Parts: sequence; C-alpha cells; structure tokens
Amino acid sequence: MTRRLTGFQPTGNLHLGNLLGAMRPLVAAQDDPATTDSIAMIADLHALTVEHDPQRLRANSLDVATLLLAAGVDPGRTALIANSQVPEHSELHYLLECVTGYGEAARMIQFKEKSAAGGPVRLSLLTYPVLMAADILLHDIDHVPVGDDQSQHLELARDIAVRFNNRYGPTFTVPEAIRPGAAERIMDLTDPTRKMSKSSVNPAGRIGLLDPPDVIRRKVSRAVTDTVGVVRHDPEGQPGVTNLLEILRACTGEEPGAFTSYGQLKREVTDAIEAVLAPVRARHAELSDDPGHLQKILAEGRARVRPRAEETVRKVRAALGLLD
Ligand code: AQP
Repeated sequence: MTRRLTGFQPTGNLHLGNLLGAMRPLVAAQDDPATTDSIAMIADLHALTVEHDPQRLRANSLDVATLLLAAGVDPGRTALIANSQVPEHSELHYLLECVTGYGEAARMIQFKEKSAAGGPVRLSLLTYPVLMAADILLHDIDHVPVGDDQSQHLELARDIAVRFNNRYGPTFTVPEAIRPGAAERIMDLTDPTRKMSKSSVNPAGRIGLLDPPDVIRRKVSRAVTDTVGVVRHDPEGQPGVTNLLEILRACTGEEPGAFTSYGQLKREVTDAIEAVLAPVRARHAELSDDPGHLQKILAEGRARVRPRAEETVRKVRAALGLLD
C-alpha cells in the first residue's frame, strides 16, 4: 500500500500537458487498490519563488482546485490541499534547510536556469527543492509521480531523508519517483522541441484546459509539422507529428491508426482533445458557481492531512533536540 503526492503550481494557464501528464494519473490512482492515500497539492508557496501578483495567485490557486475537481479528483478519496494552508510545510521546510548544503541547492539545474534568466533572484528560488522535500516528507509519501524536470529535485528529497535518518535516527519514509505513465511530456504545438508549459509566452503552443472548441481546432490546425509528408512516430526526425500522435494516444488510450495526411491526423487529434476537455469545461462551469463548496473541500483536505503532518514535525523537532 502506498501514499502518493502530486503537486501543481498555481502559475496560471493549466494545459493539456498538465491534464494528461499529471491530473489523469492522479484520478486513475483513486481506483488503484495499491494506493491507500493520495494527496493533490496546490503548491502556492512554490509560486512565491518568482515575481507574482497576489490577486492573481489567489485566483490561480482556486482555479487549480476547481480544475482538479473538474478533471475527476474525488475529495473523498484524494485530499485536496494548498501547501500554504498547512503550516507544517513551512516549519519542516526550515528544519530541512538545516540539513541541506548550500552547494546541493545551488547545483539544481532548474535553479541555475531560472536564476540565469536575468532579473532579481529570490532566496526562495534557491531553497525551492527543499520546500518540495518538505511537502513530500511531511506526509510519509512513498510515491511521487515526476517528469524529467523534477527528478533531480526528488533525488535531493531522498538524499535529505536518508541523511536525516542516518544522523538523527529513523524519521522519514524515503520517497520513490514513479513515472507518470502515458503522457510524460506533451510538447509545445509551435515548438515541439520544448514541453507544453504554463509560462511560455506564446499561447498558441498550449491547449488550455478551458479553451473553447474553435480555439482548440485553430491551435491544432496550426501546429508545426514538417515537410516529410508521411505520418510516422519519429521523435528525432518528426517531433511535431510525433507529438500529435502522442496527444492522440494519451487522449484516446489507444494506439493511433494509420493516417493518409497531416490534415486527417490533425482533425482526429482535435476531436480527441475535444472529447477529453468538453466534460472538464462543463464541470468547471458548474463548480465555479459555488466557491463556498471549494473552500469547504480545501478545509476538509487540510483537516485530513494535518494529524500526520503535526506528528512528523513533532518527531523531527524531537530528533533535532528542540524544546517541546
Ligand atoms: N508538457 C507536459 N506534459 C506532461 N506533463 C506535464 N506537466 C507539466 N507540463 C507537462 C506535469 O504537470 C504537473 C504540474 O506541473 P507544475 O505545476 O509543477 O509545473 P511544471 O512542471 O513546471 O509545468 P509547467 O506547465 O511547465 O509550468 P511552468 O511553466 O509554470 O514551469 C507536474 O506533474 C508536471 O510534471
């Protein structure tokens, strides 16, 4: 029996990659008898590591919660929380910083990339992976579904857990990375060498979870392909066509058939995406009419995870020699 945590940064523009790569596996895990407990976490504390607008952050956080429910997250089986609303996340974050080396944090690829991009760098960007370790270790998580970009951070969480256990006595479950499955990396429609991303400046490259049908059709019809003229799964030679085939496979759950033209492929991809997103849009509209319901679900999620979180922090404080 395993405990699993999946996090989502409320940085806006949730897209098809987030749905196929993270939300759907989370929903599928609810029916997996091997998963005892699943947590869906809005990583709003993580969103503070870069320049942000407070009002927008709040709206984005509520929207992530709404979209998770619209995508099929059942709060009866998956605890839905925001990490800022469970104060033990912040407390454990600091305590874990005290067992993490500056060099370990500074060599994280994501920190190097984001800090090299120019502009002011917040200290919290450096310690972001330690907060992620706290998110995981706080709840005794065994399995964390991670894409390529987060695997280095998960390694750090494992190192911190092992080091703490060796130095201060057995305290933490050492988490394992699991691959999310079918759609690990949906690529940008306008540049299929980059992953579809919330923060990319060109919205034409991503299918938003609430994009209306005509927008989906237009984006797919303009998706970059190539001049080969044959529909083949060839990530190196035909990344755009391969991405469309991957999207089709992930949306339908079936191996794509044969196609005589890129136009035919694009029409089928459009229909498959629409079939996946139409019910999410409809449910999102219903849920958006009832913000009180959302607050109640977040409060229930918090109440559900808090006893274990308090117990973990109590153990860590005792192991470190802090006063009761
Ligand atoms: N393109 C993708 N294909 C498959 N899965 C993806 N995920 C993100 N992009 C893709 C998965 O969605 C979950 C939530 O992602 P996140 O909020 O932690 O942010 P991220 O991984 O950094 O995703 P973005 O969309 O690229 O955000 P920005 O632009 O803000 O950095 C994760 O499980 C992630 O693997």
